[in-house]
Amino acid sequence: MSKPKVWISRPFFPDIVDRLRPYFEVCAETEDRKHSADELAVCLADADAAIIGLVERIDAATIAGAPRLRFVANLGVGHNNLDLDALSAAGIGASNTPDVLNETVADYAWALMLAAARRVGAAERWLRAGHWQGFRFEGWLGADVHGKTIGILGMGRIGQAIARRASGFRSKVLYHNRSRLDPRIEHDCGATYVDKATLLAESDHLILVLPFTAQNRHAIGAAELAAMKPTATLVNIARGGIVDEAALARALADGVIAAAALDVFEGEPAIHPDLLKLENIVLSPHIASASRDTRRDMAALAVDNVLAAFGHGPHAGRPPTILNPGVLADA
Ligand code: 8YV
Repeated sequence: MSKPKVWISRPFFPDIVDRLRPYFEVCAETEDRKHSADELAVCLADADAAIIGLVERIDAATIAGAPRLRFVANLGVGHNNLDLDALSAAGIGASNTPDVLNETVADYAWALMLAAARRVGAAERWLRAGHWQGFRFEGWLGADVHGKTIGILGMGRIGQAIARRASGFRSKVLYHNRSRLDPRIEHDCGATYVDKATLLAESDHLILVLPFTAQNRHAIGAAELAAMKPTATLVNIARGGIVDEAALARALADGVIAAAALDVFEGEPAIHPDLLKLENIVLSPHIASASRDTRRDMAALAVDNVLAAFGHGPHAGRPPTILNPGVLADA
């Protein structure tokens, strides 16, 4: 009997891919790029499983053209690129990569917050451009992070990892979330629950860690920015669509808030042109989880899920981070 076929949408760690080979015919792309819907249809036409990234959208139309597909492993914790209802209706399992990236993404949220507050990017550009003529006592003044109030909007496991880092900075942490956390978790993170209006008004640095859903689109727009302190910093490491980028560009240009840092963009890799004109913003190309160790862990977890879905490996029959376990019960 021929082996099932797994399609991998981008190249990653050959030794991890090799774990699939005893059980699967592996079709791994050799170029790291986005596949159009048409290309996706061709690649999935005879695939039994797929390992994909957030730029590949799997919806009812994709599924209709993939009659053999039984499992999709998403390389990322966010899974707004997957239509889970359509996948479940078709009996196709899907997984993501939670937890393995929490600490790395939390490190990066702090890196962006510090860089934006202390103007690291703009100062470096200025220095490289040859403008530095000597020490200025009042030059390049930024905002402190230590001892200030850090706000976290969206308090899942990444938000909690961000909060735990605050104790070394002696910062106060406020959070808002759809539901309040168990008091023991609040205590462990040193975080206090507040409503969204209080979070906006009291945060010196506000970090967005929300999942991207229809309700969360433009959760931060002109009104929310106007409710923040004029000295505040906004950091987005979640999904671009959570922030109204045009409103943010205006707010930064007009001094409504002081600074921002974005790792994610609504139309990425396209960047709103008004954001590119500003000096008080740090921009990075969606790299919050991009440490060598964490990307290996994400790849290994995706592979573990695919192996398990087909009855192999240490989790045989129980993909460890399946998003729609009901599919297994129905099988
Ligand atoms: C990944 C992410 O870079 O986990 C997520 O949701 O956005 C990032 O960790 C991305 O998903 C890679 O496909």
